[in-house]
Amino acid sequence: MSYNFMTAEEAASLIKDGEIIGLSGFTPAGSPKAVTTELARQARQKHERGEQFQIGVITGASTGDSCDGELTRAHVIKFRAPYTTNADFRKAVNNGEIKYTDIHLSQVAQRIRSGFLGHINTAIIEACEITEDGRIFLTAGVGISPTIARLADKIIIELNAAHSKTLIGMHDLYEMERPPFRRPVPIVRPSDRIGLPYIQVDPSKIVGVVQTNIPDEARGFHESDPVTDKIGQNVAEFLAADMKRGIIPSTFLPLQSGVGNIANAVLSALGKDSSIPPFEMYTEVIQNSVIKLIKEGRIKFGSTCSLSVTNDCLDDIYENMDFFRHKLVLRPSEISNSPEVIRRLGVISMNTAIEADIYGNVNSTHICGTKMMNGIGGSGDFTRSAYISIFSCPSIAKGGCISSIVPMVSHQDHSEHSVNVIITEQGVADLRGKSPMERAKAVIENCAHPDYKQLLWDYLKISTKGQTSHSLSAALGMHHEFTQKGDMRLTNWSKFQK
Ligand code: 0RQ
Repeated sequence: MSYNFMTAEEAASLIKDGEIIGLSGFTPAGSPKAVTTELARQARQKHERGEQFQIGVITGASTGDSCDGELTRAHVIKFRAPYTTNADFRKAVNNGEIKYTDIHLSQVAQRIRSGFLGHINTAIIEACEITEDGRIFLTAGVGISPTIARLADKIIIELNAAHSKTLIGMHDLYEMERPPFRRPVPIVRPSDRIGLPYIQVDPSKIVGVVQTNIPDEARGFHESDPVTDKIGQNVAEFLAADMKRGIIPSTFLPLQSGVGNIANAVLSALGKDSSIPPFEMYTEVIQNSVIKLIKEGRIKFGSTCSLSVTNDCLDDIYENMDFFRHKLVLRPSEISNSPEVIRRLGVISMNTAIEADIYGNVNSTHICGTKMMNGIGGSGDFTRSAYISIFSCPSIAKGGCISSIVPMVSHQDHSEHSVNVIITEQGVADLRGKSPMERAKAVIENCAHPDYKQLLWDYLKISTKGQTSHSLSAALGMHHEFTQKGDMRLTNWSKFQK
């Protein structure tokens, strides 16, 4: 069949008020860009005419500004799930303008299949190639594409020439069955392939194809600094020591690494540590540091949901595809983040915390308990099922006015039962096998910033003794003090004891 090639304007006009749209891509690689920008423009016009126009948006993870940013600023989004990094979206969510559901990324496709999130009317999918018989070849991120392509009533393709067709063959697309009697996901090595390199759809569902040439909207990175370098070094030394002790086999175990500057610094440090052998990644995002380490032979293979790299790095991959083809695989988020596979492979998870408490509970998503940052992403998928789960963060934020180590987290995403190790630039708290009081001592002694150590020791002194000692009136006292005076160091525990 021959497709209906159309402009982004024509394609956007096919989306009606009240629809739920599903988007391809992941952080923000492979997300649609042209139709969403146009949709925002048309929505503004409709709003100016007094017409109602709002939609639900479901994605794999964060998208670029041409999607989350444009749609937010045009007030088009009624609800959205899951993870996003867009500052305007964050503001709208925290102002109560958008209903945001934060979901473990491995669960998004399953929740769509189960009908928890409503029916997907339109899937907008970025592709590097499509065939007449309905094969869609994706670009640099997969996310939930196989599921939304199958379940949506109609599909709009953004055929983006900015992505190289050499990507064809790099994807391994496999969709899970609905329970009961779902078969095991047959991955026993990060490099195993279990599915197809394309999505097969009924071509009559593809209502429009929009040809584009728009690069991915990847975020850049800050240069590493002494704090992120020290965190990276601490993680590398911890893992090398665990290998020496025989806890990690001498062949090493596959690693997962989160997003952001700290994740980049941790991987660079692991790459430099000659006591750690070349290793594999079973992860959801691959950032620039991984590509560099693949080139240097330090990383043997990377299984991921997206190539969340800067555009020059992506071009480098496309230009050297003969080298990278057998070193990378791109999977849907329910497979890249599958707890079943993560547990089987013995993945070591390494994610960044906003704050951790002295007992090992971790907050990945909320500032001072109320304001959403980005979302849980895949950190829960990996942490809960990891062989060793590590959280790292700088010991202080905002010039020292905030301690990342607190008596009680102001919002909890990962519990003490799942978190094995906390690492800051100050040191390492190995929480494995420790009681809550032993954990508190390790976290305060090894991870807290010197400006906050005494304050945290004093908190324990005023706490009611128990398996987990706390003062219920003072547990969030440091956060309270920050919201009142702008500096956690000004906390005075006696105030909370009255
Ligand atoms: O603020 O932007 O104003 O400078 O938070 O912090 O230190 O730059 O760290 O970029 O790595 O992000 C947890 C948000 C860390 C991220 C989080 C402020 C700090 C700064 C950013 P500024 P950094 P990063 C796989 C895994 C959840 C999802 C996840 C994240 C800003 O890693 O979204 O792990 N994780 N996914 O100043 C107030 C504190 C703070 C604080 C930091 N305690 N209080 N502000 N900040 N600590 C990937 C996917 O799932 C797709």
